[in-house]
Amino acid sequence: MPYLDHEQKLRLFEDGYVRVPNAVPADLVRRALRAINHSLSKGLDSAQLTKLQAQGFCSELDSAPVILDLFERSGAREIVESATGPLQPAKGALIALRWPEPLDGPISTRPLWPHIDGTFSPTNGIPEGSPLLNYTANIGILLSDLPDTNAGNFTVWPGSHRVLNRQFHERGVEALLDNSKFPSIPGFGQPRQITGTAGDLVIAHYLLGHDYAINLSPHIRYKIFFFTVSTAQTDGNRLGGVADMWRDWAGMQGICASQRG
Ligand SMILES: O=C(O)CCC(=O)C(=O)O
Ligand SMILES: [Fe+2]
Repeated sequence: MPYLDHEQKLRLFEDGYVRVPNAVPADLVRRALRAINHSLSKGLDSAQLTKLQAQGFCSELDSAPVILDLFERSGAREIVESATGPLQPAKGALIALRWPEPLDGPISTRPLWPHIDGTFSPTNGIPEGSPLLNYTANIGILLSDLPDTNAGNFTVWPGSHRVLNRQFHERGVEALLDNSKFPSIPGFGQPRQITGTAGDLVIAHYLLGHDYAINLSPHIRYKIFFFTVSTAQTDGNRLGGVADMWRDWAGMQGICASQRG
């Protein structure tokens, strides 16, 4: 299944994301997990935990071949490019681990709250006042099985990409830089926690509101994110990919035309 079929592209257009089961071969998943778990064996700096949660763990691996191969040498790039058209080489990845909550004692009260990437938060390393650092497609590769919800799942607000595109036209880029009102925007909808198995690929539009769920499971959730950029995007034209949200998705043009009637 090297390419997205019509039905999958329709899902991506409507919901803002699509899950492609079993896209990445098990041997690549196992190599990446081994490297990550070995890295973890060296210990974590507890003073850095908040930052690591936001900016990724095992930073010495995030542009190593064992991680980049998950996108570049797995078939994932070809699947994604069937929707986006040519993408720039992946520069690095976010190694996103979501840890189980304590068995006894207080668990996280952090609410599920949608955001888009490339906008300021106190912990993600993007400075306040930064312009929108938009990209084309958010690509998630799951390295561990995730049969249940509330297990650190990637969580999306289906259809919110269209709501945020409208907000951009009505209120400008400011509406995207501040996520505090996202859930109260009419039509934003309800969150959906994505379950799946190791090797699954999730392709999400940049404008799709997302978060991660609490982890009440016994397992660490292992997921790798690639923030991919179309070769059509330049520093000078990047906001055009938000205004015309499928501009940089060459493989979606047929779907866009048929949906616009
Ligand atoms: O870990 C996840 O599932 C989502 C992480 C995320 O959205 C982010 O780091 O920006
Ligand atoms: Fe994010």
